[in-house]
Amino acid sequence: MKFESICVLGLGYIGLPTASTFAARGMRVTGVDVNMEVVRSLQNGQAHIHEPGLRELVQQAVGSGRLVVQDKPAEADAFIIAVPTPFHEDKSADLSAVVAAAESIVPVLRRGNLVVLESTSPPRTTLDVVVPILERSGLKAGQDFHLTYSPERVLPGQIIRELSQNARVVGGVDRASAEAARDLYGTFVTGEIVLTDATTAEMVKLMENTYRDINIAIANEFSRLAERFGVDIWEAIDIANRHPRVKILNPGPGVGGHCISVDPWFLVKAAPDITPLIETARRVNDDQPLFVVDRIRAMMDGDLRGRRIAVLGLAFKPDVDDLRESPAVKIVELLVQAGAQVSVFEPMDDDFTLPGVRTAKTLAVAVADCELVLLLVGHAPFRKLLPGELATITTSRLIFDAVNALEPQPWAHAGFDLHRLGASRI
Ligand code: SAJ
Repeated sequence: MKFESICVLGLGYIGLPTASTFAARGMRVTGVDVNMEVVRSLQNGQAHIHEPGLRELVQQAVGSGRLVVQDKPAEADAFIIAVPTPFHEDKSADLSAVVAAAESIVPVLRRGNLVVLESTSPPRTTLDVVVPILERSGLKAGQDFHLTYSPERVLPGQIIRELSQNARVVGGVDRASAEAARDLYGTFVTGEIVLTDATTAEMVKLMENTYRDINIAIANEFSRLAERFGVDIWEAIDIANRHPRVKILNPGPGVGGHCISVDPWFLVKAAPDITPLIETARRVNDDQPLFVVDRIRAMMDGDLRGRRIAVLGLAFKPDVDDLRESPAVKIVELLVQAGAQVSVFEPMDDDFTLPGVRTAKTLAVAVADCELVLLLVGHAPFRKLLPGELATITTSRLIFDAVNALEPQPWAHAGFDLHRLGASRI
């Protein structure tokens, strides 16, 4: 099947790079977002998301006239739904944006079109939620139009490269739908394109992120055991990983972002009676910030009231500016609740505000009068930090490293009392 025009609904972390990439391949693209601020800034060629390489891609796409941004869908050969699927208070999937996007396509849907859902969704969403909405057009899915579920699987920080290089799953409501989606993504995907049915594709996406969540949970539990038994978890993992069939991930302050900390709940909520392991792993990772705060409290003689703590890093993982579901934010909130005076330096975003927290624009300002430096994210500049450099901007010599970013020896030699997650000294 040949595609000349495409309409992408949702211009966030996935929709915007996808729309811009199609435009770069010569396609006529309508980018749709319900947020007028996003629409206006994109109309001026300004990307509202920080992702390496995205700014240039968006500028080119908008500048060439091949990407037109507006707040309503337009007729096209193919539609891609790439809106967020967060969770409700009870952790069940909030599909309201998917529903609204599908509804907005109904008036412009034509015979022979392809519709692709990319948003991470609970099993059977394509069949049970999207099909009935699109069929309000009077057209039948699989007969009059093609419908496919094709999850995004790109890693924040590497989105542009992974978008084309990763293997792509296309799960059709029938074979012809999967083949149509293969032809669409084949215009820029160099990785393998695997055809399957819609529900399998939905499961694949959720299984991948759940697999990673569970593996991080066990690494976090291992770090707790290591602290109890006087073992250095980083050394232990390094040795265990020399086994040919073992690959333990890294413990840390918890699991954040809008994917891995959310998606496993879609499986648990869809089938709570058969998912105890997935639910427990989620809880283990959600509790990890409490363990970090307990360590900090112990380092500060059991009482955090009035204690001055400089936090380095707030993003959910290294070298991104995304604070969504970040365990570092949770840790800062817990410290503030416990009465600590917290100043935070986030090199990727110096504009955030958190209640009761001092936003420091530079490292020097953050640590100037602190008693303890708390490193929560392994951003590149923190990994490169030298003891001599920190020693000149603070009188504090007490550090807690939650991400194993600092080499113990040089810091100890420089007179710092460096504590690390997963490595207590008993
Ligand atoms: N983390 C650890 N220890 C580790 C690895 C990660 O604590 O060893 C933490 C990170 O610090 C972060 C969280 O887990 O807080 C998630 O980070 P991540 O880099 O593992 O994953 P995301 O959320 O950035 O992206 C994931 C990816 N999924 C998989 O690797 C299976 C990506 O391919 C997906 O496209 C993305 O979720 C998504 O959108 O679903």
